[in-house]
Order: sequence, then structure tokens, then C-alpha cells
Amino acid sequence: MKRIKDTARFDRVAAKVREGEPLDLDDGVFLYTYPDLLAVGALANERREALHGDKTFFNVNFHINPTNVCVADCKFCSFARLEPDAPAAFTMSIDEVRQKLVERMDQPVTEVHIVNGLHHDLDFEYYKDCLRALKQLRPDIHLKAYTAVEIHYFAEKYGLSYEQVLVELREAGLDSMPGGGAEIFAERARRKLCRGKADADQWLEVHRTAHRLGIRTNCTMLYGTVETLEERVDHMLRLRDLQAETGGFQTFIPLAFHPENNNLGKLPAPTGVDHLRTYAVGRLMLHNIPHIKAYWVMIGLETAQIALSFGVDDLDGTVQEEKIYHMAGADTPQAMTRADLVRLIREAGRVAVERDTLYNERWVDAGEALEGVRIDASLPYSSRERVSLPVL
Ligand code: V47
Repeated sequence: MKRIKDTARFDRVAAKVREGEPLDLDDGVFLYTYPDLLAVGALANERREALHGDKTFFNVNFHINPTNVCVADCKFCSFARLEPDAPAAFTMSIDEVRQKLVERMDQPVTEVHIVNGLHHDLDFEYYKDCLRALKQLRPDIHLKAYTAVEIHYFAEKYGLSYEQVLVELREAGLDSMPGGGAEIFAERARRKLCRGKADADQWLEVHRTAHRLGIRTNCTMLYGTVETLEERVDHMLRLRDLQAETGGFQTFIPLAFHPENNNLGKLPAPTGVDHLRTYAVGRLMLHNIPHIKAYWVMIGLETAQIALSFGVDDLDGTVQEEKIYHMAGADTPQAMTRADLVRLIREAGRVAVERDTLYNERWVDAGEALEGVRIDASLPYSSRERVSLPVL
């Protein structure tokens, strides 16, 4: 069915954006269905440039997933294993967690991103010890650890309030929280996707508590499964409302569904147009969240680069050893070097800025030579030659 291009309505929405008036649910759905993708992208780009100019942020980080044993039954998940002895199930010892950082002591890593399954049989001390072990090695490293779904699970399992959990984790070394586990807030979709884990109000309450304690967090939205466009925009509006109350979200990260090795494998993956439109609509709906991040691991480097003209100002980081998406069939590389990221950003006509987790600027690209990049663009990513690059 051909969609009608209602340019007069588009102009009204654009005027609201330019006057700083928040968009509503109907505006969001309209932008999702407006046939001229480039017009929606250009409007989002206007906002992105008003907020950040050409700056495009990234950081030098890596991921640790200490365990994938998980009592939740999320239909979209390819990472979790219910039983500890199931094939591909793992639980690292504290020493193995520590070893992940030991291996990277010569790298300019500023952040460790830590996410787990909901393990049925670990003490709270385990999660605190993971943080303590990393901080002991590198007291200056930022630990962005444990999603709101994990915090809710810890509170239930160990009989603590959200505040008690967060305070204890902060004492052990937690600095901020990642945005995972939000999926889609609408109850109808959530029931189909992830019955039994923290619901929308609980997810939001954990973040509200974190923000009250001065812990900055990110927020996400899983798109491309069973949700409607209304439910996507509703999700964004719930995030915007909490942000209006607390101001504690740093960045919104739309997460594209990856269909391999999970119970929703019959669904097609979201398309390139859907990715770009979702970033643009996110930028336009969430006027009060400073950053929009394209997680290149999920959507691929090419689309992430184009997204820099559709409202995105952040490309996450070097990542290294990503599991959640690679177990769901992502064919992106396991890691990017700083130089790889800078090159991508430069070629998109933007200025690369290395940030820390809290968006303090550590380095701004002044056009130095990027030695050592050897990528034959005609090869698929999996067979491109990765060389170890000198720190810029
Ligand atoms: O909550 C799991 C999603 C999230 C699949 O805060 C899947 O900086 C698609 O939250 N297909 C975890 N998505 C990842 C996450 C994240 C990633 C990068 C940066 C940050 C940040 C947060 O991944 C889960 C879920 O929504 N997910 N499986 C899948 N098959």
C-alpha cells in the first residue's frame, strides 16, 4: 500500500521540533510512516547538529559477561542458558573475570561494560567481587555494570530494596549502569517477549532510584520483534517522562533484533530503513536525552556510519568480545580499534571525539595520520586483516 506524503503535516511536526515543543505519540507514529525517509533524517540531523555539531563520540571499552546462566525466558535471546551444564553455558570465576582486564592492561581502556544472565545460584557477593577485582587492578577504570533487570532480580533474590542493592554495588565499584533489559515497555508485547522478568514500571523504578543516588544510566529499546510502531513510540515517551523527572539518562540506544539461534528466529531482521528511521524518530522524540547511540555491533559498520546523518552522535566503543549479539548471528567484527572508529567517523564528515563513559572529552580528532589501518573494503568483515595499531 502506497503511503500518502502529507507534507503539510510534516511541516507542522518540523515546526514543533524547531520551536522545542515536545512531540506526542501521533507525531512519532507519523514520522515512522512518513514516506520521505530523508526528510525525517534531515530533521533529526538538524537536532543532532544543534546539540553536538559534528562531534561524534566513541570510547575505548570492552565487555565482560561473567555468566550467561539465566532463569528468564526471553524469546529473543540467544545468549542465555537455563541450566549451568547446558551446552555453551558458562559462569566465570572471579579470577577469570580479573584475567579479562589483566589481558588488557596495556590498552587505553577506560570502561568495562558488564552484563549477566539472571543466575539462580550465585551469592550477591559474587557480583560485588567482580567489581572489586576489576577496581583493584585499575582503580581509575569506569565500571558500567548490571542492567535494571539484574538489579531488580538481586533485590528480589537477596531481599533488598533497589536502593540497598545499588548502594552496595556502588561501594564495591559500580560507577554507572547500562541500558539493557528495557526491551519494549508495552505490556502486550512484553508478555510475548519476556514474561517473568522486571516489568516496565520496575525497570523505570530501578533507573529512577539510580538517578536519585547520582548514578548515571543509559536506556535502550529492542525493536523489530512483535511490537507495533505505537508501542515503540510509547516506549520512547515513557523514557522521556522519566528523563523529565530525573535527568539521569545519558544516551538512548535502539537495539535491532537479531533473529538467529533464538525462539523468534522465524521473524525477519529489521531492515536498513527501519534502523535509520528508528534512530531519527528516537532523536526527535527524545529531545531531553543528550545522546543517541548506534551500537555498530548490531547494525553493522556501514549503517552505523550512515546513522551519523540520521540523529546519531555516538558509536559506542571498541567493544571487544561481544557475546549477546554474536550468539544471535551478528556478523560484525568482535572489536574495532580506535583508528577504525576514527576513520569511519572521518569518512562520514564528522569529528571523532573519544569520551569517557560520562561524556567527558578525552581526545578530539585534529586530523592526525591514522597509521596502520589496513582494511580491504572488498572483503567481508570476517576476512579483513586486522593489525595491531599504535595508540593515536
Ligand atoms: O537487553 C538480547 C538485547 C540487550 C538480542 O548501555 C538482543 O551502553 C537483539 O543493553 N537481538 C543487552 N537484541 C545489550 C545492551 C547494550 C548494548 C550496548 C551498549 C549498552 C549501553 C547496552 O541486548 C538486551 C536485549 O534488549 N538483546 N538478545 C537479540 N537476539
